[in-house]
Amino acid sequence: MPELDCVVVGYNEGDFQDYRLMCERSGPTSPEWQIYRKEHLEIDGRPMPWMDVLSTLRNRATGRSDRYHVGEVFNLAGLYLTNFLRRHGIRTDAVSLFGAEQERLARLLAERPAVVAITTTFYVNILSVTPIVDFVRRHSPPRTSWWAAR
Ligand code: B12
Repeated sequence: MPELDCVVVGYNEGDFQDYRLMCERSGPTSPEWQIYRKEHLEIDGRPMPWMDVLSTLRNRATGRSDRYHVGEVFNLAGLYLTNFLRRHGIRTDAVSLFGAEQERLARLLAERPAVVAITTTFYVNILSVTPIVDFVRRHSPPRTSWWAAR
């Protein structure tokens, strides 16, 4: 019998440079480019996401090397769904930030959960989802179901 019924996977920030390339290739009139334009700033000619801009400029002023990251707040859909499922007696655990928690996710998948739920609330393209799906498939026994939903 599996030790865990469900694993909820939160956010995957993906690789910003891959995202930038995809948007640039889509062309200046594409929705991808329009969204990308509002999601970054250039510092010293280098395009970067907002949180990296904040870290870079603040570190410049303080001389420190702090890094602000969205992962400091646990993925809220992961928290909400895990809490909901546990209250209904379903043994559930959550991974908040895919990139930083792959070892833990592999350990949870080794407990043979019947379902893996992948949250997609934040994504505007497929780039961040496919690595999660590939990882889950690689580390899961064949009978695991996985669901991705907003
Ligand atoms: C809070 C928030 C943030 C916080 C996130 C803090 C954190 N670490 O979790 C901050 C400010 C950091 C943030 C950043 C970003 N955000 Co934001 N954010 C939101 C906001 C306001 C609420 C999302 C939330 O957590 N809701 C609470 C949880 C409990 O609800 P939920 O995620 O919807 O999940 C529920 C359901 O969708 C469902 N569900 C979710 N997943 C699954 C999976 C399965 C299998 C099932 C069955 C159900 C299910 O069940 C959950 C419980 O009801 C939304 C706008 C909105 N009002 O929805 C934008 C929003 C999600 N963000 C958005 C974007 C684009 C981003 C960024 C990518 C922006 C950027 N370019 O950097 C980043 C991503 C970074 C990140 N993920 O942390 C967009 C997404 C656009 C889209 N998908 O079309 C939204 C919709 C805002 C918008 N209108 O543009 N964000």
